[in-house]
Amino acid sequence: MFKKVLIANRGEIALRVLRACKELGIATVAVHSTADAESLHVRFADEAICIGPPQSRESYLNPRALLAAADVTGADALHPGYGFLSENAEFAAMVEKMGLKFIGPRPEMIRLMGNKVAAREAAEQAGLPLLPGARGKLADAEEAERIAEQVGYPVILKAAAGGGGRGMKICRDRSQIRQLFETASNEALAAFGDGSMYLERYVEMPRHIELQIVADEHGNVIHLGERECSVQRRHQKLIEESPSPAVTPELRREMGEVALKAMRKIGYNNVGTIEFLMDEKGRYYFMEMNTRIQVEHPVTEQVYGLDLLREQIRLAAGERLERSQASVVPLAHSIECRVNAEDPVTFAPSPGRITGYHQPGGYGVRVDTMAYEQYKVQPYYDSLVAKLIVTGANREIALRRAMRALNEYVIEGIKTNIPFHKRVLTFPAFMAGQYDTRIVEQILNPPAPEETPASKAAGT
Ligand code: MV4
Repeated sequence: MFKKVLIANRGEIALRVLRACKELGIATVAVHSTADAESLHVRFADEAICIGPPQSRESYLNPRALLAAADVTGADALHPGYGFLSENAEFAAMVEKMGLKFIGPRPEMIRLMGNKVAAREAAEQAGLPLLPGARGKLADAEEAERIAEQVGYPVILKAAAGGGGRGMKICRDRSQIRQLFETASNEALAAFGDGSMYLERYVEMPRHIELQIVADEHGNVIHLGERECSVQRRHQKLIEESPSPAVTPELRREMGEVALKAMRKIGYNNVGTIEFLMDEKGRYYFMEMNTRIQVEHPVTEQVYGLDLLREQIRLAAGERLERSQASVVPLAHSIECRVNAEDPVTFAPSPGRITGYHQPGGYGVRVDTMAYEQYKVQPYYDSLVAKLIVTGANREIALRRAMRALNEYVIEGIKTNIPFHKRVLTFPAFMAGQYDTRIVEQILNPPAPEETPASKAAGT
């Protein structure tokens, strides 16, 4: 096992990693920007190193500062958390070149999944179902037109270097392709330094369903079921739950078997997440694979009774999976609300000092957060302040517990999206489990009520 882990992140995930290290008997090194000197991950770590000014570019995204901190503290492994450099294959390779273990999949695996065209091809080879679309990257707009005719409209153009919703354009007919291809490709070139594009049939009302993979370095792979992540706004997830209301035990078994076969074929190691789109008919298609621990990992931990951070660190140290697939059964229902420092109406960031703080507790309630009374939410980083994770014997119990916990939550001095979470949890389609990725739009812009002869007569 590792002796000392450097945690190359901040906020709630740095704290989550630190706690897992402590429980494994591993010493911890926190790194922080000057803005984060007062953070809990800094206070609780065995050692802390300031790596630069507040801007991420010069601190948490600065490989040289992180590697120097690892070097001077004698860390033997580095945990990247999520975001920042967690899916940067070059950084992972530099870490390993220095003789430290990067706690994640091998750098080549990160590189493969980072290129969405290469990932799509690897997924197809490995037997994962794909939407009809281009094989490999598109040479030009003419090729895009030709393939779009074959697969049928609407189609979606995506950047090979994109992901997470960046660099996508929907084309509803032939006349749009030429223009949108050029625009999208130029935008991708400017944003990622790579203008490569691919294309697939567009699914109008998809659910976002993702499968948690856990693989050791000895060829053993298990999955921990799915997370439903369709409650999103502008590709930012707001609420996640496990199991998905749209996945039956039979479908879970089938998706799991297909995914495990693919992961063995690809030679995946460590934790990872396969993202699927699911259409109205329950058909599922590979979309992307994330090679990091994800924000929403706690719902899976609660439902399957497995500490994913502990497991991730153990597996990176070369240890074996202790659980068999047969022992993995969903024992509960869990819902996560991402509490952000933002205006609940405009969604504008709302950084500042928390002047009053009381967090919910009680049976089935978990709060993963760096927040406390007097904590200052910084304007430089993402606006996540806490993850409220509630767990119950079934979905109905979890839903009521989520509402109860949100009602207990007091955060003063900044605005938060807690009021918006309450709107989602009481929205009929969410309560019924019958929703897709359009749900936030539907809550914000309810369709105008239809005028009936009766309402017209009543003047309502
Ligand atoms: C799609 C799609 C429909 N059809 N691909 C958005 C995030 C990125 N991972 C892929 N995304 C989408 N890809 C096809 N062929 C719709 C989306 C999409 C979406 C996906 C998941 C969750 C929310 C979304 C919101 C808008 C679009």
